[in-house]
Amino acid sequence: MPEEVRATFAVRHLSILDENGNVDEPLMPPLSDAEIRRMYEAMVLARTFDDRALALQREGRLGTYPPIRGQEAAQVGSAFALAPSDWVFPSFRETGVHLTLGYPIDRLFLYWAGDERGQITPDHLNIFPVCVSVGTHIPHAVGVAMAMKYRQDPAVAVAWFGDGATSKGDFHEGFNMAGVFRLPVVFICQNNQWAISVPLQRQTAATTLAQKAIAYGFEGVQVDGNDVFAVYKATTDALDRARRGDGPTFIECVTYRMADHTTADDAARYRAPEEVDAWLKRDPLIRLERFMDGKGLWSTAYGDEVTERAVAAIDEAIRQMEAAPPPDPTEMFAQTLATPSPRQARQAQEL
Ligand SMILES: Cc1ncc(C[n+]2csc(CCOP(=O)(O)OP(=O)(O)O)c2C)c(N)n1
Ligand SMILES: [Mg+2]
Repeated sequence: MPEEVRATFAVRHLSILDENGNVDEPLMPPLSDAEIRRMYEAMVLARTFDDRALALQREGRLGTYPPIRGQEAAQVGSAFALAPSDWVFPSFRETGVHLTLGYPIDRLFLYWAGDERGQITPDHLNIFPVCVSVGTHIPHAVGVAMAMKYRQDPAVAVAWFGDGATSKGDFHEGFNMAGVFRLPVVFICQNNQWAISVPLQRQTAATTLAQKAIAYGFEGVQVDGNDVFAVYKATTDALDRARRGDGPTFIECVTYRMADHTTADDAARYRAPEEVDAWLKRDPLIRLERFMDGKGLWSTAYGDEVTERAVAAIDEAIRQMEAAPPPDPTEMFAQTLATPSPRQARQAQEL
């Protein structure tokens, strides 16, 4: 019996908006001018938050903070595609997702200042707590997707994580279950080339991260993660597929962490300045500005006005964060279990 080929696979790479601001028209998703402006404004807000958070941390006004500079298109483009009823599972580097979905800015600052009230999600948002433990929210997202399928609810669970998370057992277990049960879940990996000081080539021997989905029986697609339109389109397609009952999708957004891992890290000790410089010209924000400028949707005056509005919103949020009275210690029990355990009830009573 001659050998037969039992499986072959291909991974598509999607890119729509190039570094000069030109788009591949046939691939361009149907977005109105107003929607494109909202995407741009969300990216500016995310970058403004990021810059201010770094400055506040240096002044001792925030705890450790993980910057998102360079990853704004991956975060805003994906979050923009969601319906309000979808379930959001962020990791620790998803400021752009939170801001795009309307998470209160002062609470985001409060969280990074080390106050647990920063994790109290307003009732109208389906956002799970920030997951700092790498990849452990992937099975949680899969569990919620299972519940949605069981209840025949059209909501989709969406989890964001990094390249490093794809080496975790949680990733593989979650992917396996998502594939077996064809669950309505979208996995969004921001492959920012580094997991603290571990470069991608030490993370995996695979050509792409996207191909890992294929081993679990569902589609993996790679996109230019600095291209807000490609990320938006891939996420929209994946959400549609999940809502149709056609199961999960894994989206690998190829991007770059422009700054240090966190304020507790110095990336200059382990990566070459030339590498960082090469990614500078792929800046997701500049690329979108160039596109909008060409379409008559951007001007210096408009850009300045958007930045001024973002700065004003951030200033107000910082004021609110710093004016928050100290928490009542008993409040912490309210955010743990819906029905307190006997021990929790006793501890709350003692307090
Ligand atoms: C379970 C676990 N192990 C180790 C850490 C320490 N840690 C924090 S971030 C990180 C690297 C994560 O890399 P990646 O998944 O690529 O995400 P990125 O930080 O690049 O956004 C590690 C090892 C952790 N938070 N959780
Ligand atoms: Mg990473």
